[in-house]
Amino acid sequence: MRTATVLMSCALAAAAPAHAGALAGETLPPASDVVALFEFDGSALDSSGNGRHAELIGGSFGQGRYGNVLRVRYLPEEGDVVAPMGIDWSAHADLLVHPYTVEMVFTSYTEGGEPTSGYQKLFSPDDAEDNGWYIVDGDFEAYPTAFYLGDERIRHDQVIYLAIVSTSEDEIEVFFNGQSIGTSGKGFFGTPLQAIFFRDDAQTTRGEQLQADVEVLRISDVARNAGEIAAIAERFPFFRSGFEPTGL
Ligand SMILES: [Ca+2]
Ligand SMILES: [Ca+2]
Repeated sequence: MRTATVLMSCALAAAAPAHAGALAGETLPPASDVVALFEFDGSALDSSGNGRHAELIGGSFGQGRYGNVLRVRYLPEEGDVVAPMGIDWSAHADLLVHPYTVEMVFTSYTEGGEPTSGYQKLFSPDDAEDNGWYIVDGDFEAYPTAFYLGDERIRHDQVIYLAIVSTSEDEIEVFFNGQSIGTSGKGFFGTPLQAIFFRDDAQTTRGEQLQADVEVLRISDVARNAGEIAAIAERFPFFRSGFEPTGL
């Protein structure tokens, strides 16, 4: 009975417009040390006030659970060859040096409600290389460290809040929905040559495209701490249709 009550509460919370009101204006709460903020209100403009705008590679703008989103997903019937989607922030790639935090909120899309299959790129430090951050079969990986973080947490139609925090020049700690899921090599060395989000690299012929509605992307030049990240996570109900909200 307790379980049923909890599930019903989650379902109602996801459907209730009250959350949208609570989050009106900004998906993430205001914070200091923000380098760039992308709310995707119909553009790839930086709304932090710093003027560090991104270039829109492709995708469309639509309505998500928490407001406007950058939609970077395609339907299988469109075939394997799709136009790349994402944003290019390479003009400011040199800002991604320790300490930094990259946060993103998105809803993943897969067929059949299964954990996300294959590689889907979140971040490319070099468009000519396969290296970078991916979600892989429902987990997070900073390729090529070959170190998977997670337990098939990322599933279809699920709101994800990822926070990737640098802990040193060569290491990151990854937070999934407010909880640390471990540390990893960051997947690239030195200062990134480029900073491309959501689009796959040229090395794997753009085939590892993120499939998601991206609510927000925030880049900060501070290593945000676990308490701060956990507090942010409480803003989101983490609704997963068709799945029990276990461990969230
Ligand atoms: Ca948004
Ligand atoms: Ca790739």
